[in-house]
Order: sequence, then structure tokens, then C-alpha cells
Amino acid sequence: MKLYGSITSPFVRRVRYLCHELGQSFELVDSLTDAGQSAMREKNPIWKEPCAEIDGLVIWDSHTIIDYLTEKYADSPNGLRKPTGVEKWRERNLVSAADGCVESAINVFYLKKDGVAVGDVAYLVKQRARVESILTWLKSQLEGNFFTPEAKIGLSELTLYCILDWLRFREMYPVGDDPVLSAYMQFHSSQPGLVATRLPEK
Ligand SMILES: N[C@@H](CCC(=O)N[C@@H](CS)C(=O)NCC(=O)O)C(=O)O
Repeated sequence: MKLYGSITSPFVRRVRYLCHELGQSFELVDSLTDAGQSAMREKNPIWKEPCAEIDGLVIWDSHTIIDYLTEKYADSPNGLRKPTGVEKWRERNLVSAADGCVESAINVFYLKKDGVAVGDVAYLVKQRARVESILTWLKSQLEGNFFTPEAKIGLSELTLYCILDWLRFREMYPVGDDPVLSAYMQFHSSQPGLVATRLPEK
């Protein structure tokens, strides 16, 4: 498999994590380089990472790639928790919320990087407030360090970890100052798939 993306992206990281868990090898085409970015753009009209080339297919969006891998390795005991019934829909809500949180933070991050004074733009103030609102809700949904009584990492736990680590790395939210969030990070940080996909030192 060829994976177009960067190691800092929280969306790419959840795909890297799942590959690690399932034993799916991949070659990372670094989209932060000019060559990697143009290679990705040739394949993916959305120009967003991750994008994967696997088994003769080109697939973009981490959700679609994760669904593909989950189906491909349906018999593996090593994938993500597979919620059913009502839990499946709750899991989807948790993941959409966490995605929404990091998308808003990424939006603020890039505009700040481009020199926009975030506090002067009402939409960006709302984006920052949305990050806070979502994190507050996600915390309210935790049962210890998981979202369910089953202590197995699902897409929701994985996504929360990846977004928190990105928020910390990019200094977009003081994750370390929040006792619940820092305990969550601490608890999961030694999980082999998260160690294998850890973000670079600054
Ligand atoms: N829903 C997509 C989101 C992907 C996404 O937003 N990727 C960001 C990087 S973290 C990106 O490539 N942004 C480039 C841009 O917006 O131009 C997924 O889950 O893969």
C-alpha cells in the first residue's frame, strides 16, 4: 500500500495506527514535500491527506481507508472495537465530534500561520469555541479512559488520542493543563500502535 500523507496529520495517523495493528505494510509518500504533494494531487482531486493506493484502488479520506482495511482484515482480532446496535451510532457521533474539533482547530491553525488575527474574525472565534465545546462533551462521554465499558481501543478512542496529540503538538489547546485529558493521554501513550505512530519531537 502507498499512503500519501504526513506524519503530523491526525487523520493520517489513525490510518497508520490501523496498518500497524493489522500488519498492513505501507510506503509513506510524504505530502509535505513538493514531490509528495504533487504525487498526491495527481491521484486525489480533493488534495487532502490521507489518500491510499491499495490493491489497485485509489481511496481518499481516512474513514474510507479505515473501512477498506477493516473489511479486508475482517477476520483479524487486532483491529478496532466493532460496536453494534445503538453503540455503533454513538461511536459515529463520538468520531464526528472529535473530527469536528480537530477540523476547527486546523482551520484556526492555518489561518493563524497565514497571519490572520484570530480574535478579530468572528468565524474563527466560533471555531475556537467549538473546539472547547466538543472537548467538554467528549470528556463527559468517557468512562475512565474508554468510551465504553469494553477496554478496547475503537475508532473513537483512537481519534480522541490523535486529535489531542495534534492539539498539544501544534499548541492549539492546553491539553496538558486538563487533568482528564492528560490522564487519557498518559494512559494510552504506551499502546504499541500509538508509540509506533508517535509525532516527531519539536
Ligand atoms: N475527512 C478527511 C479530512 C482530511 C483532512 O482534512 N486532511 C488535512 C490534513 S490534517 C489536509 O490534507 N488539509 C489540506 C488542506 O486543507 O488543504 C479525512 O478524514 O481524511
